[in-house]
Amino acid sequence: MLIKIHKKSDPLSSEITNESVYKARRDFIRTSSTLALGGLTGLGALTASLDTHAVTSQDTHPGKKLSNYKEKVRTVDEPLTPFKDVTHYNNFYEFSTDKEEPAIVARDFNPHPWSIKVEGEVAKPGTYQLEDFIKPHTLEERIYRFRCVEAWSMVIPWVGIPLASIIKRFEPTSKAKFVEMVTLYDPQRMPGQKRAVLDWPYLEGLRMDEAMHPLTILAVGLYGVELPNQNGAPLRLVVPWKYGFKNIKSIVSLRFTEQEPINTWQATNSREYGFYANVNPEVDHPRWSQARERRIGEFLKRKTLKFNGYEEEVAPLYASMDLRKFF
Ligand SMILES: Nc1nc2c(c(=O)[nH]1)N[C@H]1C(S)=C(S)[C@@H](COP(=O)(O)O)O[C@H]1N2
Ligand SMILES: [Mo]
Repeated sequence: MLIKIHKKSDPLSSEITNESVYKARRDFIRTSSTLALGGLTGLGALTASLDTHAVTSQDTHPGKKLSNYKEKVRTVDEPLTPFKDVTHYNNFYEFSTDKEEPAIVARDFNPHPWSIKVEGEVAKPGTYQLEDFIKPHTLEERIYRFRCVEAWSMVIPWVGIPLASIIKRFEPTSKAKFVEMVTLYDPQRMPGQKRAVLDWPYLEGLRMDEAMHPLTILAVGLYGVELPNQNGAPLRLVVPWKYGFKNIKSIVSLRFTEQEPINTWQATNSREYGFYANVNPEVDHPRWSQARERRIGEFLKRKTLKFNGYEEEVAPLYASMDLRKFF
């Protein structure tokens, strides 16, 4: 399978444009604030709305800067979705079913200390502190398209670790056919869990070959900082060819199983959501079309890409399956 590696010395055309447009805007703001000297009352707001790529956002805990990660191990030739949108348009029902509220409700959630349980069909089960879980690995930046089943999408620069290299450490047995992941259950800290909107705790799973695929990562950050709480701090799954709901947040356990797990959305409504959830423009959701999507920040809808644009790399995983049946 082919992983396209872009070197740092080899920036993408879209990024060059972004960078120069961004700089031009900064210069414009600097010039106009020098000239206007308080004459423009709305300047603060203007600066905030143009300054979307800066991570120094004042209205969210801008997590600690991550260092020593390999940049752009994997990327796409499309502009990044601004940090502000990535962190203020969320689905995280443990905090709120609203898109803007997770950033506010999760503000004081403290994801440290954090431990992760590894159990089931593995030679080396155990409970690990987050730091020990991560320590043996090198962090990598992966810029991926992200496509929610609700038909909106983003481009997000994650920082994480290939799930395959984590899994290998625990030595799954020959009976391990799937890996199941679970989100923290703590209604005091995750107030959305006080309401029965979903069957808590949130659970997701992957077939072993999907989990071991080189595109699959566990993310610990985005835009070069630790994951904001609303994006699934301190550890969340990213599987870029699947619908967003597979990308489970705030993970506390990995369980290796022989049986296919029943993921939360499938348990909630098996007529509308399945286990595989591969992005597919040809299979509509029973209540809406999946043929097009709204890229956050864009006006016109764009075509949905099969496997979210990762067909070349992941289609072989499903060669023997009827993709209309296994949604
Ligand atoms: N634990 C948990 N994980 C979750 C969700 C959730 O509500 N709870 N929402 C899912 C859905 S539907 C989407 S689209 C993505 C959203 O991730 P983002 O807010 O970081 O963009 O997280 C997924 N992971
Ligand atoms: Mo979603």
